[in-house]
Amino acid sequence: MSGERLSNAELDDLLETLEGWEKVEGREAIQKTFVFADFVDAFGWMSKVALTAEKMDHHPEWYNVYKTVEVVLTTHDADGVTGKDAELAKAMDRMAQR
Ligand code: H2B
Repeated sequence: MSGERLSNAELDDLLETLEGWEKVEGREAIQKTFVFADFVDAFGWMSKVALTAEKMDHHPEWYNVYKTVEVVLTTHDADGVTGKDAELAKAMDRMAQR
């Protein structure tokens, strides 16, 4: 997967294909808030995502309170959103389905 920053048009196309992801105001990043049934579900999902993220060597910025996880994805090395963020966003969505 490419480490190149997506153009604005590519980012808009990506966001049309993703459910619930949006641009972060004032930053080259995308965000989504996941709400689970309870803390165990939220943390279980975070654990699965963490293993995938580590394999990808691509790590989320995230904030968890009880059953809610706020996620921000960006590629620090590229200073923007890349295909790696797209890949991780899709993996997160897949893993949140049950
Ligand atoms: N995660 C994210 N989100 N962006 C990066 O640029 C990044 C990363 N770089 N995880 C990786 C680790 C890099 O620092 C290591 C050295 O490969």
